[in-house]
Amino acid sequence: MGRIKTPGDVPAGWSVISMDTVDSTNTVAMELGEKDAPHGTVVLADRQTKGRGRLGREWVSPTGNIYMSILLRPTVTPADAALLTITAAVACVRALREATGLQVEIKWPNDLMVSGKKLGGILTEMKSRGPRVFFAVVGIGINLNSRAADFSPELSATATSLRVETGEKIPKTALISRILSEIRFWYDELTQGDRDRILDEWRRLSSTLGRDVRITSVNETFEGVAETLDKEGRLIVRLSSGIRKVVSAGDVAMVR
Ligand code: BTX
Repeated sequence: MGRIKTPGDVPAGWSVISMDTVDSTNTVAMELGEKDAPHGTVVLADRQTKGRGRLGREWVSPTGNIYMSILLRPTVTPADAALLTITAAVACVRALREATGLQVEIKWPNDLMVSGKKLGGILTEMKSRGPRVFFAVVGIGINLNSRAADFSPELSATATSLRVETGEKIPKTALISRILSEIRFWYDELTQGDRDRILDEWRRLSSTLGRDVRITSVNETFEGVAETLDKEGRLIVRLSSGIRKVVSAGDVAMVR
């Protein structure tokens, strides 16, 4: 399983497994979930050989950035689990803003953006047992120390890193601790506290709302105004006809 080290401050009761190279920290955490590893197990890696995004897309994962997956055993239904991505996005953006002062924003559903470019992403996967979530894995990738020249030609127009944006090399350990402590706080809010507070915070930190957007889902593409986020974490889009569409999965592009 590789060496285990605790990066500074880990939320009480949580633990960190730190590895050099893995295929995907989400895959490792899903395997640990099947093996009854405890809630709050965090898998960290220096690099991934098969990092993945949604719909089988690749997440490019060279050394120097953050790749981590958190195993959660939430007492929520599968329908609520989309809120785990919302919760993690709020936590990451708050931590990144505090650590760097950059205007990091959330693009629905799972992108962490700065200056209109992709800084990071979140991939939540889960396993259900009957009506409950048996376990969920929240995977987070953040481009920390990649330089502009490190990005492939395909990614260079759309991707950025904290180093590119700040001009400084960013220490990893302190940032990971900060993200984990925000995740713990907002996760407790989700499961035991006030969900509306998470949704309001998401709305505040999002770059998507109020914008003209093009939605591309598996079945269709359409344009409208991104009006709000509903209680299940879905995007409400108002078409020019006035009809409102509820979007639970898809990609968003800003059209104006
Ligand atoms: P996504 O499907 O929203 O975004 C994937 C798309 O983002 C790719 O198709 C590509 O265009 C672009 N992309 C790929 N790599 C990068 C990168 N390093 N920076 C910016 N843009 C990129 C986003 O999925 C969810 C990503 C989660 C990644 C974490 S890392 C830890 C955990 N393990 C794992 O395998 N996935 C998660």
